[in-house]
Amino acid sequence: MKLIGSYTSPFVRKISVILLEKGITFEFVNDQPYSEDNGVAQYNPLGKVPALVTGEGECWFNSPIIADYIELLDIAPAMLPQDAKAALKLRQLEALADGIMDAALVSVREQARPPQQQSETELLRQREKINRGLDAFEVLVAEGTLKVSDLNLATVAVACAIGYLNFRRVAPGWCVDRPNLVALVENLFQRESFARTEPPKA
Ligand SMILES: N[C@@H](CCC(=O)N[C@@H](CS)C(=O)NCC(=O)O)C(=O)O
Repeated sequence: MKLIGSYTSPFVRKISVILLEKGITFEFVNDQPYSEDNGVAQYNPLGKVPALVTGEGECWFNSPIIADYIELLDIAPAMLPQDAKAALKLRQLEALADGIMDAALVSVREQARPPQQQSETELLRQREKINRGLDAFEVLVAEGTLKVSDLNLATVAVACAIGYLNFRRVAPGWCVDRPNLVALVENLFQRESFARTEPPKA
């Protein structure tokens, strides 16, 4: 199995963590989707990472689809519950965490533009998405819908989103007033799968 991705992408990290947790052997193909001569489009017409190529030569892209494919292999630990509705609820939380990643990515791209071309309004809009998303997760952990010890698609995704916020210094004060979310991600960051997929220091 080949995972096409970059070491800094939170979406790629989500898939790497899942593969590592399940003990699935894979080759990491490092390709930078934002560099001019990248080859990502041969795996995903949208030119986005991650993409996963199976031993049979099937190609999967978009991280929620890849995560679904990996669950079909039925290798423990399961990242989703058996019950279809409960699984759908967790996948919605994965979508929420992915939305935080999207908003962080837009913020980073916006801040990379020349200062006079940056839009404060756009940055604020994205920051609000991030804050509302994080607030929702804080409540989910506080009320026990997600437990600090949970290892599932939603908790892996939110930890990858927060890992990216930390790495890019987007919303640096995110942990203030979100003690439950801090406990959840600190617990996950101690796992070998997260230690091995930490984004490179700049
Ligand atoms: N919804 C996609 C998002 C993937 C994504 O945005 N990846 C970024 C890297 S973090 C990318 O490849 N961007 C390249 C581009 O937008 O051209 C997923 O979950 O896989």
